[in-house]
Amino acid sequence: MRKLTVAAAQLGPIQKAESREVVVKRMLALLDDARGKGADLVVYPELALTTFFPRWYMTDQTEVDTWFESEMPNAATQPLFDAAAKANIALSIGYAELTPDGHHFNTQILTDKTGKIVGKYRKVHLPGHVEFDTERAFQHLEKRYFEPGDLGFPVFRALGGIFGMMVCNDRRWPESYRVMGLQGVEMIVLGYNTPSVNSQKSVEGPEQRLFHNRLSVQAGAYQNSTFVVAVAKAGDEDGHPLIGGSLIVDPNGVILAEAKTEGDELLVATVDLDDTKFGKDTIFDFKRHRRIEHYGRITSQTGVVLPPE
Ligand code: CDT
Repeated sequence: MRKLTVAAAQLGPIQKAESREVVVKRMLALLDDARGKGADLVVYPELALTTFFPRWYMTDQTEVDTWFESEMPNAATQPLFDAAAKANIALSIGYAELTPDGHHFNTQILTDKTGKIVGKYRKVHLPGHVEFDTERAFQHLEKRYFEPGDLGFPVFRALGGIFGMMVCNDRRWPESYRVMGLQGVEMIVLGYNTPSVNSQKSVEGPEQRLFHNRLSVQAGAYQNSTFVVAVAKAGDEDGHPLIGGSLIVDPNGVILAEAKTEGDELLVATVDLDDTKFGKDTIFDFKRHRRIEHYGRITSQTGVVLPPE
């Protein structure tokens, strides 16, 4: 038995004008709730400290950089790190990272129960576009403001288990889960900011988007026999709605807890990390069953190559 109590700390909307300090107060309230429920780990969403700024087109790099953190923890987040350490709770937090040598990443970190950062992941699959797109109902400029992550999909020994991270769009890509599955991952934690409507196809609304969220996370969990904790930033940010639907999923792909609101909401599940073993030793025993001689296209090709006519 390797019991762990994990909390998904869904955040409701953060308006453009709201400060990090105000958001951290909300994160502290969720942490306090999690402490009362015996959590070992609290997971916050992608870009947890600010509004989803990639929806805003900016040309001034100084303005862009105001959305980034050049240190973690910093003055705004230190109270959260301190409170978590005092409560003996590990954290995972998404934020925009500006490195000392000027690189910009969409990052998620994992701390241990003392507040020490023990894992870092930088988003690999950046969605959206680089330039202002007049064809879209709203902008999604992640490819403008971030570089693709340079750390791959590492896993980390923490809290008595093997942990991995992803960020938002990564959850739609089976490769993200499998690279961590091949390192024995037992719990993947991730955050997301998913617009409730497709900016290029208005009939694709919240129901379908929530369906795709569940589908991706449940499949990734089952096919790699791992727990997945997927945490939304949800609700209406300055007129731009984001889906909720935060989930805690077990290694069979079964949903253990699911958010009911689009506001600040805590989901808690106590799990046994040993429950990942059965799937890893049987149907998804990769060593026995994978046939890498047929998977070459996965790493040698990006776009589709059609068969000859
Ligand atoms: N933040 C993020 O990655 N959002 C994407 C939106 C995709 S549409 C450009 C997501 O996969 O949910």
